[in-house]
Amino acid sequence: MQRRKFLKRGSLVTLAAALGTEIVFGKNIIKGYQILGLQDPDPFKLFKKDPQMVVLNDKPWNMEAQAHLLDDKVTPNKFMFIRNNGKIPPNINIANWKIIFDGESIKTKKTYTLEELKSKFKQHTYQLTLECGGNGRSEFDPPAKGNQWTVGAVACAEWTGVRLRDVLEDIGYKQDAVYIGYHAADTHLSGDPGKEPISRGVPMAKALQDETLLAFKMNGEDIPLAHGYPLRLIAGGWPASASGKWLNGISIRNKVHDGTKMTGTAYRVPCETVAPGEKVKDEDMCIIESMPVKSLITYPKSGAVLNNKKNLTIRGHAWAGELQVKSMEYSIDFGSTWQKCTLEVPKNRLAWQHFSAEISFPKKGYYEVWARAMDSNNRKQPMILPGWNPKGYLNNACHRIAVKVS
Ligand SMILES: Nc1nc2c(c(=O)[nH]1)N[C@H]1C(S)=C(S)[C@@H](COP(=O)(O)O)O[C@H]1N2
Ligand SMILES: [Mo]
Repeated sequence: MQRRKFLKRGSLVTLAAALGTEIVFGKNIIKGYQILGLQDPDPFKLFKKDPQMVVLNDKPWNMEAQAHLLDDKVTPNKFMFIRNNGKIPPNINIANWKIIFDGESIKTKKTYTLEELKSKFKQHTYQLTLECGGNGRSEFDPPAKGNQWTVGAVACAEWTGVRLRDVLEDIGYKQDAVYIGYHAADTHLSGDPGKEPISRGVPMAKALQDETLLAFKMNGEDIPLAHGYPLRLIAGGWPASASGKWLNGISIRNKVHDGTKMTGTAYRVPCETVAPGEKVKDEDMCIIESMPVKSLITYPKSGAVLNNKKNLTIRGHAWAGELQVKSMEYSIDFGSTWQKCTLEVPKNRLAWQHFSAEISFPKKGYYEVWARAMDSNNRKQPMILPGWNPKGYLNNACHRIAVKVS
């Protein structure tokens, strides 16, 4: 008779952390058993999210914030969007967690444990903006398939980890290296273990930037399970799909990484503008790199009513992919005239910037406040939907809120 395998201690500790309490008779749990408490259909409890977050899909989990929930300077977990392409890996045991470095352009294949990464390399902390390439998709017409993100698939948390560059230099790579591709522990929705739900990457130049991290902490704590516990690649300012969660492998490639969701219409847009709905040839599609300039009014919530006062201080954040935001303005007359906002410098490169403005409304009535950012290359956000593309990426149109002065 085969001996029954029981859950290892490390897995129990992880499960207990996810449940928020000890599993009293945990030592009796057989390996592979699905804990009922973690099949909790309440994603807000499961992922410790604020109940005002909006679930867009439960298979896989996709959840976004509303603009006013993103008011914090540094986004806390409870307001952070979740974008999963597959199933969250079960039973993570950090004691056994390894990351394998391989690929055509590596000198010798190398594996590190999480402990080795943490002890061998200097640790760095940065605030880094992560925005899903599909944020704003819901506005495209003809509509684009996929999660119908409105404005809330963006966040700027504080990430701590080691520089990917330091690790790559420790390993050694060949002159012909052009790209890195990530591999992760999440599983394909089909259940097919041979299929990766997503395996994207970035060119070497991005991989070697100071701010590109192999991160193990978010906002000073272990990364929450939904956001990539225990290890995550972070490439701020690029579509967040480049920031692989549950990271267990990096391939150093001698060509553009060709993993799942690197080709076809996935995270690619027509290299030249096309008419809405037009069919685009594969060779005319380009991989999204730095995200475009964008901003969000996070206070007040749209629909605010001012009683017996005509002044209002608005605030929010602006970001511009690899670039810095140079100026920020608002309009209360449907874009006819624009006034300057106060704009803070970023905490570090690739962090979003905070803005505010004191608005004086001329009289009682209905207004819309529109906000528009300009990047360091003098590019401004469009007021209406920018270039249509098959999957509805890169909508950086101005954010607007309604205000009633009564
Ligand atoms: N392993 C893995 N990494 C992943 C994904 C995923 O499904 N699996 N989704 C990507 C996409 S498309 C986005 S937008 C971000 C979302 O990060 P978040 O869920 O932490 O907000 O993670 C990226 N990294
Ligand atoms: Mo994404």
